[in-house]
Amino acid sequence: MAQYTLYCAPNTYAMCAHAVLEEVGADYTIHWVELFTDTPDPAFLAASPHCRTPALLGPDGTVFETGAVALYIAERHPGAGLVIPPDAPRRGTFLQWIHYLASTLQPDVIIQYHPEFYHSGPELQDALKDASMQRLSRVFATLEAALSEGPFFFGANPTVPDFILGTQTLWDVIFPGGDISRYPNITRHREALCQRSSVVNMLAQHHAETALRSGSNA
Ligand SMILES: N[C@@H](CCC(=O)N[C@@H](CS)C(=O)NCC(=O)O)C(=O)O
Repeated sequence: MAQYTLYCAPNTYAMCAHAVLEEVGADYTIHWVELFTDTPDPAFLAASPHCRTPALLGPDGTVFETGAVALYIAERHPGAGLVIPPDAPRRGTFLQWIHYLASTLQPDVIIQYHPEFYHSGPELQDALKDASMQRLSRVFATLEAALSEGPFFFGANPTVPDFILGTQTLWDVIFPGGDISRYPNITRHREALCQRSSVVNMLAQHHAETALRSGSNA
């Protein structure tokens, strides 16, 4: 049995944990699941109380939430260099970006995809998305400034928050006008992350699973 099982749906937040597993060279298996179903996979439900991906089954039990899963894996594989250690001067900034991406960026990203979680009427949903996009534009301005030296948060090598950000910026619809190019540093960040073999391998698996689900071989 592999050391880790990642409960995963294609092209979701699970891409972050999946890329981190690849990056650290972990022994893992992917357990593909269905979302938004009345009959969730029991093992997935046991690992993720809201049936959201990602969730991880590791040697110590289960972990859910993107940031927690990514940090947990990264800390168990320190040789991969994805963690700013507790005694390092930049530790506070490292924790800051992990939590900012989870609690400031993510809620507005989810509204762009699922305004129906919050309002049933199409007009209110559109208004909510517009207001949320205003908030996103301020978040992206903050991230653009944070990545000014780049390409990653802490220079030439990626750490955990880079995977949390870079697997969300794959979704063009989260940017004002659907256009990431308004943000050159975020664009450079996405390009740098997508050149890593970990992300290439992860994306290939997600594309294959998407094709399988749509009945295509493309
Ligand atoms: N805060 C959670 C959010 C995860 C999340 O919302 N994942 C989506 C896929 S991108 C999901 O599983 N949605 C199913 C649902 O909301 O029922 C995390 O970062 O892990």
